[in-house]
Amino acid sequence: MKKPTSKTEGTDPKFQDLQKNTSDATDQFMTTDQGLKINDDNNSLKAGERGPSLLEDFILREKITHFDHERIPERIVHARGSAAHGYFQVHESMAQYTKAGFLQDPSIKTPVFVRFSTVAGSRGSTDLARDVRGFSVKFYTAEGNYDLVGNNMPVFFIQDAAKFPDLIHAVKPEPHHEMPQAASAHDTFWDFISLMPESMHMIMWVMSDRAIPRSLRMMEGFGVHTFRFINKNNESHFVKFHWKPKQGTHSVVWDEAQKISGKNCDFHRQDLWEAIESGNFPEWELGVQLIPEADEHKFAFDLLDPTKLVPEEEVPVTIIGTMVLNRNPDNFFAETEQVAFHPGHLVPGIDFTNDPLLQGRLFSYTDTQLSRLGSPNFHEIPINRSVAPTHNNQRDGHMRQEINTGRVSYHPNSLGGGCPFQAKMAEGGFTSFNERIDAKKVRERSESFSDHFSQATLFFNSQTEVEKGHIIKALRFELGKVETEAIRVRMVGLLSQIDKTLATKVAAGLGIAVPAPAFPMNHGVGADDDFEKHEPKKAEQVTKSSDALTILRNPTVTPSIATKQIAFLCADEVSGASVVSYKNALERKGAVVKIIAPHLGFIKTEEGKKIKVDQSLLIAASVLFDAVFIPAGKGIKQLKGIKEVAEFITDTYKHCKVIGGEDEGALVIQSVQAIMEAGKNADEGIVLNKDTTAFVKALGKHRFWEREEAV
Ligand code: HDD
Repeated sequence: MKKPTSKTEGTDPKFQDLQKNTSDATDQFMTTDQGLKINDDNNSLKAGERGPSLLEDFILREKITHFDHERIPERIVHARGSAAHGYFQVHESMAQYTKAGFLQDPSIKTPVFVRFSTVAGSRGSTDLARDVRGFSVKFYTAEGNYDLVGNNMPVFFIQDAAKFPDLIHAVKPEPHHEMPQAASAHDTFWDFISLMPESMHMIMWVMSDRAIPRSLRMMEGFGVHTFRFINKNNESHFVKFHWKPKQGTHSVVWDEAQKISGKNCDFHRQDLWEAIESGNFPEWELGVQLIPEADEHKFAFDLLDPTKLVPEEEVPVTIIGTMVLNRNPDNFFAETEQVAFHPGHLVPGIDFTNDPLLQGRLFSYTDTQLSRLGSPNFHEIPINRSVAPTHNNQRDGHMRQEINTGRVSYHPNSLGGGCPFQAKMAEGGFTSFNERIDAKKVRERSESFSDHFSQATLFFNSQTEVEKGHIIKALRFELGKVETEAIRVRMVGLLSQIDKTLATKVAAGLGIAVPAPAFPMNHGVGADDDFEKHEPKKAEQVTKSSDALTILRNPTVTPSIATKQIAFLCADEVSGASVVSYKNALERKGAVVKIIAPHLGFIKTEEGKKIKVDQSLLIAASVLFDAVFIPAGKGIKQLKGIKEVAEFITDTYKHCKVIGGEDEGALVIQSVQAIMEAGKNADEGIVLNKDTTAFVKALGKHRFWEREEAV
């Protein structure tokens, strides 16, 4: 058994549970799957040295057969993901609202496994696609597994699960030629969207910088649907879940995202892994918006509509707990790939609402695991196994692990003494919230779901000018890749319902005029004779805005520079003193410094010492860092005129990041065209010949957006 490496692991029940299945080959003989020691793993059994291989070679057959079956189907959506272990702790008992055991006692650390993902791309696609990010949390509670399967955006594209297969077919690579990979910028996606006005709010989020996060550690998470908290008295409160990153919410710009995809398509995966390995454990606060059952109809929108959020100004977010990710998985396939989330994995005290998107999800997740993981016994895979004991009369099936004793596998029974027993509510038995339903069966959508534009406008209004500019550019890019003119025109018509300037600017980029939006709009939904009912409400004038919806004005942004990656461009005869003073100042604040030089190995300092080079200029690129610094030293002059150095500085400048330099380093920076052009108008993000404090302070501002206009 693996020894716990930290105090937390020693007491973590899920860590202990996983150890039953971990295997370490150190100091062990190689064996077959049957335990037979292998004497030669390099040569197959042959009839003579140059003869044919023999069918009787069971060792060769076993090895190749296993290899032939190593792959399982990737997830239908969210195929590319990265995950980590950690724990969750509630700050104070939530008993007033919910009886969920893991939300009662602040001294209890509930183990979690969290998987982040992109949606559209395949398993091997890039981390930096413009896309929604999945944010799935499995809580291994003493009352069974609770899964909060959310995204990094608080709303969704569609209102009813019946449209999910259509949405995904539209966004995935087109079926005739399987292009493009991991991208929404193509005709089928925008064709569908342009016919689904209900997607407009989500489209604003997906076209915003939220869709290109700087790090998985720097994203908010949302449960999206309205759920219910149920307390001991069986009283219900509606609840919306929020994860607020302690690292702040940060994004890259689209030009960076595209370049990162080429330079390091594992950028997010690596960032998460390295942060945890280096002890910089990412943390999120869990927040809830609580709405008493009686207030259900007090909002301008329907709480059951997943294309709407509850503005934080109307219902503030109360922080109730903290989640820390502190351990990387031991094995990607066994844990990250085989983990199976499901919004229907509930504990007493949490329940669903009638959101029609959520209701459909409750079917889909178990169903998909049956083909992905291959058997109804997927709950026995170690990463999916509950730490609460499991007993029922489910039996057999492919790859069953559990050995059920006795002759009884039915209920009621007398032969097994009536076991396993059903639990009364007071004994922790789950009972669904006893909501009264008195209705006719209909295939219809509620009239209260038909305002598709107000919150899209609220989102757009809330953005800073810089962020609005990014949304406009993103739409120009995405629709620019669409080949069918009619789709672009339809989209611009829909955008005009959100904001006239937005539509005009996007249209200008596409070289088209803003059309009057086509009514009726809802071409995609509803029976023909029912069209009127499903017709979206005409857009109303929305003037409100909400800071919580921006990244740049978001209250979660902190000036911390911890885990920021700083490139030090160096060369032989660099000033060791300059490197050390800046490096120490940055590392004291938790930043990570990487030494980049024209060659790998070591560089010599002016003082006659050696510094290890982390990356050569051939491998490093500005887009993989948060800032660049060029130290002093007489040898630094060599960097002048090196194409990669000029590119490094230019891109850092273009992406509004911090550039620092001392003496000879400052001269190299000043020799770069972009910096020369900025001249006297250079902003405070260009920190030349100032002390380390000024550099650290500039880094705390993250980006100097005023530069973007000039660029
Ligand atoms: Fe889903 C996976 C999030 C709607 C059907 N979904 C999946 C994952 C996340 C979400 C984060 C990855 C889980 C993991 O890491 O393994 N999905 C959402 C959110 C939705 C949503 C936030 C709307 C609010 N999903 C949705 C609908 C359906 C599905 C409406 C089907 C009707 N989702 C699936 C799935 C997946 C999945 C096909 C693929 C792999 C899996 O479940 O385990 O069942």
